[in-house]
Amino acid sequence: MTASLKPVSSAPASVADEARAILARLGVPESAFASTGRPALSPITGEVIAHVRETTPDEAKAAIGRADAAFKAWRKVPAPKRGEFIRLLGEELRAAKDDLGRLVTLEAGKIVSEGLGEVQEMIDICDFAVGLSRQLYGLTIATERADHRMMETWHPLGVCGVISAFNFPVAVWSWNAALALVCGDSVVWKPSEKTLLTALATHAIVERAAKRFGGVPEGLCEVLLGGREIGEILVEDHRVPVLSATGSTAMGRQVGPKLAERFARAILELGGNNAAIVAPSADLDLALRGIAFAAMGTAGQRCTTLRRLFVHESVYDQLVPRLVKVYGSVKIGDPRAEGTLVGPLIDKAAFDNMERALDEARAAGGKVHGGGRYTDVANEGVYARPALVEMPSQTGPVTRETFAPILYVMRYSDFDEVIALHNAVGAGLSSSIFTLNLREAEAFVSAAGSDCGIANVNIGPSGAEIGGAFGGEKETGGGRESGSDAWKAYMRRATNTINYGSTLPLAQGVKFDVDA
Ligand code: UN1
Repeated sequence: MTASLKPVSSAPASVADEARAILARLGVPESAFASTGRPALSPITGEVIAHVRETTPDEAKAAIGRADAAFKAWRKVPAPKRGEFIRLLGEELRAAKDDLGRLVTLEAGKIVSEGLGEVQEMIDICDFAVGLSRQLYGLTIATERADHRMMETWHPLGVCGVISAFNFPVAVWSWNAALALVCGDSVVWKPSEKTLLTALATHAIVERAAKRFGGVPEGLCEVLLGGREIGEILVEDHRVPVLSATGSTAMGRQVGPKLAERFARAILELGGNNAAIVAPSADLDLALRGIAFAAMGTAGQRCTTLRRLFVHESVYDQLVPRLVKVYGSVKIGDPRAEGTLVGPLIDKAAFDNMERALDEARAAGGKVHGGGRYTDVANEGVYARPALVEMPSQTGPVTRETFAPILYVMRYSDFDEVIALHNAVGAGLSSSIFTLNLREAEAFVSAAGSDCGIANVNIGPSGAEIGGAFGGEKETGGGRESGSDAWKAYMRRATNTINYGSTLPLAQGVKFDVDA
């Protein structure tokens, strides 16, 4: 053994110790934990951070009842005043950004800048919602009747359910909750059972904002902690008129029909099988960076992750070998460590799915670069080497989403053909083209171009800003969250016709004269 003056271990403090210290600082009460509760694991090391007390079915129903009562009071609070609550929430999030961002890293395995970025998205949507709280306006509409006025008014809708996934454990809640709350709804949140701690921490932050606000109706923001059966209670409860669910298409197939059966509004944000096209004129340096982030960022676990890459045959041999090199040299490992770009997968099941998809790709003639377990970590965390797979065609696993860092690369020669291939998968979330050719760029974002909810030019498909509406078409579910006019899904619209005259003209010239 060689002697060294360096500390014996430069390893950071234990994940569990650090996470528990953050939870205490953020004000999560001890009562949230119980030795018999659900274990909250860190994917960084596989260790148990804490055992979280789960919500029982009866408690879940009671929470929905409280949220329903809270809605009835909250809907009468003027919207800009509701916005003040969200302004305070934004302030609390700013104050807690480092801690909450770090907790996202510890619990979801995101690299440090992505953990912080996630909290930044929460702050940004709060700012957006504060402005929105003074802009919930409808139209006045020309009426065909004399001495009449016709207008639309927007009213609070009710309890908004939110089911979120592990990969954006707190931001997805905020895109829904910040809007729903300024719109006058109450919010019941069922976070992923894999990320209970960040949910508890967020709830503690919400409670601080509520206190500073001077108190909000009890039950305005509820959190249900548990597995699928708890989510089902939220999906099936008639007191929840709108539910936003983020997760796989398989989950959406279960949730969607149940909501439809009771005529509840569904905001579904499901799987993506996002593609990028690299055209002959592309700036290849820029494309390379855009592709690397979109395909390997968040260890391939964003719903907007780039999964399919179509490269024009004239630039294939310039771009793809460079990409293969980047895949071989990207820093994998502890997401807390400086320079790490690819952290752990959420669990072993995610790795097994990745392996299965790669086996299928090989069987379909794919040439796999990278892939397999990255074992240079001294713990139980599951780390994968990102895989780039050169595929002869869009077959087998290429047509579906595998929630792991696999990028399938294919050659193309004709623009119309590649657009058809681009659109020939079930999902329709996000897409992009790298080109300096104006015609191609415009065609890609036109009616006959990409069929996705997000279509970008010269940036990758992931990392959307909150200002735009977020969501996708086809098997992605059709829901929209976040910016633009996504708020309308959280309100009910009333068309009001007001007669300020003394006669009663009927619409469409109908005559219905009774003796009165
Ligand atoms: C998700 O993965 O569920 O556009 C959402 C992005 C992020 C949102 C991803 N702003 O990549």
